[in-house]
Amino acid sequence: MTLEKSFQVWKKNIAGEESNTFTNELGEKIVVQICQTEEETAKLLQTVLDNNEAAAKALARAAHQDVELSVPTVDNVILNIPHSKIGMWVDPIDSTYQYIKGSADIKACNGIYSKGLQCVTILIGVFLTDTGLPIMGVINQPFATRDKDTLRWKSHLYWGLSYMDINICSLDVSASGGIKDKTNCSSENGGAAKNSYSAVTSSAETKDILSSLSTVCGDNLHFAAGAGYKCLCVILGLVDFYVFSEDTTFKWDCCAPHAILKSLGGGILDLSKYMESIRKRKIFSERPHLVYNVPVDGAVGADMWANVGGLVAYRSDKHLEHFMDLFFKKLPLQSELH
Ligand code: 2IP
Ligand code: CA
Ligand code: CA
Repeated sequence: MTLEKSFQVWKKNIAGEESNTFTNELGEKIVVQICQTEEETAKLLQTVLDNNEAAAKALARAAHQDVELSVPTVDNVILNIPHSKIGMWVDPIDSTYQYIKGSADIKACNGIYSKGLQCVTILIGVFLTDTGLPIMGVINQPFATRDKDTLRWKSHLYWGLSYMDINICSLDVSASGGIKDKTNCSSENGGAAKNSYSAVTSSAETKDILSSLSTVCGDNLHFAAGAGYKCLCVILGLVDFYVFSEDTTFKWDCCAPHAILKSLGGGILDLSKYMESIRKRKIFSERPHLVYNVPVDGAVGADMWANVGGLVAYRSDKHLEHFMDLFFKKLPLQSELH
């Protein structure tokens, strides 16, 4: 809603996961929106917040806040894209389950949180409506670090822009392709074939895929909640890949991280199309990147925007093919297929 207010021209091209229509106990429909004044917004919010005046006022204050939009690296970049060619996918909260549980005491393993508030992200992705490719992404991790003394959380914000020959992002990338420590992670991205690969996946991943991933990655296979957070682990170089074969991630989960990964030289591909190409020994003229402008044929509701066939997110183009070949070969049943 705040986005719609700031970018009026894009209004009809902004879509996302959550709905702003609520039904109260009396069966009345309430459409939550940003009103003309902070007071009006607070009053409206109070009706869907069990009359909690303090919470409604705090939320309205945040929604009406004037946000400083200046980012020096981006301020000098001029993009000439007609507004009608721009679409936006928003997930106001990803890893909802972790947000509701609110665990603050989970310990990270190799910098990766398997669950907890750190897995919550806010995802805003911009794509071109004609090609469907992502061009801009912002990820906010509201509960990134916690001050030991005050117990207050600090957020981390990541962004990336990838359009034509412009590729810039908020991460400090060293000449070798590794990310310099802005985020406390190390990464090594040198040669074409590495001795070992690391990956993150969902605990909902299927047995066969898990079996192959653990053969290829060994102890470097990690599990983490949140599609956005898993992508962030790839962006930060905490793992090389995020592999997921199920249809339960959506356009609003991937558009923002995809743009950031593209700006780093990586991307998010359609896993089933990639596997098909390996199976048929077909060489792609272009990698099968996820696109954000085409609904799934015959699907209704949220399923229209599912990433059917799964995904593989990567940060380094160099290692992708070698890793995917290994992953394919180690899949159970592959020997029977040939
Ligand atoms: C969910 C959330 C889940 C994820 C699922 C997403 O979005 O990111 O954590 O499952 O794919 O659709 P998993 O954690 O198993 O990867 P939301 O929290 O917005 O519903
Ligand atoms: Ca989501
Ligand atoms: Ca969500």
